[in-house]
Amino acid sequence: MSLERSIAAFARAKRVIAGGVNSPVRAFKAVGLSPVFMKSGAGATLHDLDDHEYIDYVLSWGPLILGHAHPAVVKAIAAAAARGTSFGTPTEAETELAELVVSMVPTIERLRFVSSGTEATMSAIRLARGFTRRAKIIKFAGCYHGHADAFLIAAGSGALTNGVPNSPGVTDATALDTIVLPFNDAAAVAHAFETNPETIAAVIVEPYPGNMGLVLPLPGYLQQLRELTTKNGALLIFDEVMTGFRVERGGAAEREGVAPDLTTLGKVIGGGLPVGAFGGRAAVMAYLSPEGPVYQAGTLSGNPVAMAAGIATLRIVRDDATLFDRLEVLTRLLVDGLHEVLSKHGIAHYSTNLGSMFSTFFTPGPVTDLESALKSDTGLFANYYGAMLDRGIYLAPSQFEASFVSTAHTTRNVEQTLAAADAALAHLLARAP
Ligand code: KE4
Repeated sequence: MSLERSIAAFARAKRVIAGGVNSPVRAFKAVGLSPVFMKSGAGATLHDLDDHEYIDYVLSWGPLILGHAHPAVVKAIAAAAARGTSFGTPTEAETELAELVVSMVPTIERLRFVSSGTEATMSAIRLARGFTRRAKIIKFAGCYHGHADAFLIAAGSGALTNGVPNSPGVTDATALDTIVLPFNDAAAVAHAFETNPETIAAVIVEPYPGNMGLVLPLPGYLQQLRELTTKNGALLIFDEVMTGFRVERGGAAEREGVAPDLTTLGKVIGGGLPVGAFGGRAAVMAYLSPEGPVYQAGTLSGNPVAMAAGIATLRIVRDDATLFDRLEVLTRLLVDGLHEVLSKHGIAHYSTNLGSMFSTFFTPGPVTDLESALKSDTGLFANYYGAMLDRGIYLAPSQFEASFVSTAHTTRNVEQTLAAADAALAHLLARAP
């Protein structure tokens, strides 16, 4: 498959953009290919510069639960832009999107909009430290919460993909305040609280981690985190940047029946435009400037054009009564089909799926944390990735990322994907020595 225009575009980009990309995972390093440059998207499909068409299971890393260029979202963006792109004043659009979020996520009584998931998690940590007057945080190996210093201590997303679990530039002093524990090990959390009495401000967790591939919590694990944080006077922060409005209207908190003190959001909430948010108990959010002493700010926070995209998206998510059931059924059809194809070809694998998120680990599994995820055959994944790309299937270019289904995907798309996987694996095995 010729990718010459993407290859030329990458060479041009590298002359003016660091690494030729504005986010490392897009560079395709983990799959050993030159990155594909896209020029348009519609529904479940993407078109690249060389006019190849793909069924897209990345969906901009999660935001596009309605697929690309949804008419209601495009119309809302155009109308908002025509009224002016930014005012730097309060607008009713911010209140409207906030009211939508609060109506769907009961644990969020007040929130603050920002422009990325990283801003949301960075701000939530600062708020938790200010509210509790404690310095330390607990995060989990393989969970990724964006690129703020406090989190790049054993990040799971880009950093793990690039094989650099610790990022230069993060100071030793910063690292001292972040405790990194294995996911799915409640005893380790209890021990951390015992050995760091009254110094841990918060536990931040992806309730369904998507940044080591999709890894599911063991039964009761999230409830144990809730009990341990309450018992030890620490806040529980659910980082639902990826899972918010994707696994359920009320996110993982609704599915699990666990009430975090703070929740961070991103991706779907902006409908493809830059929006993040953090929110939770009113008493905690009251500590945020200008009402309280914890400072946080942003020039384009609550941008009216981005708010319009979020409002259009969340209105559909709120009002489509069967949306989440349809997504879960279609995702299960795809995952079960992939399991059959991989088994037919004798490929050891471990599949996970929840809501419209899924992953295929090239290891027998089970995959319950970063250590078990790292046992995956990343070389086989890279070969599978390239063979699927050649057959018009666009997956996340890393074994350690989750993939997504949108309301624009169809059973026909699933059939095409399964046929492509069958052909891709047959091709790989025919080449195998
Ligand atoms: P952003 O700053 O990239 O908007 O959000 C950071 C973030 C926070 N929390 C979770 C659970 C996340 O998944 C993310 C970002 N996810 C990655 C994909 N795994 C974004 C893709 C990228 O880095 O380019």
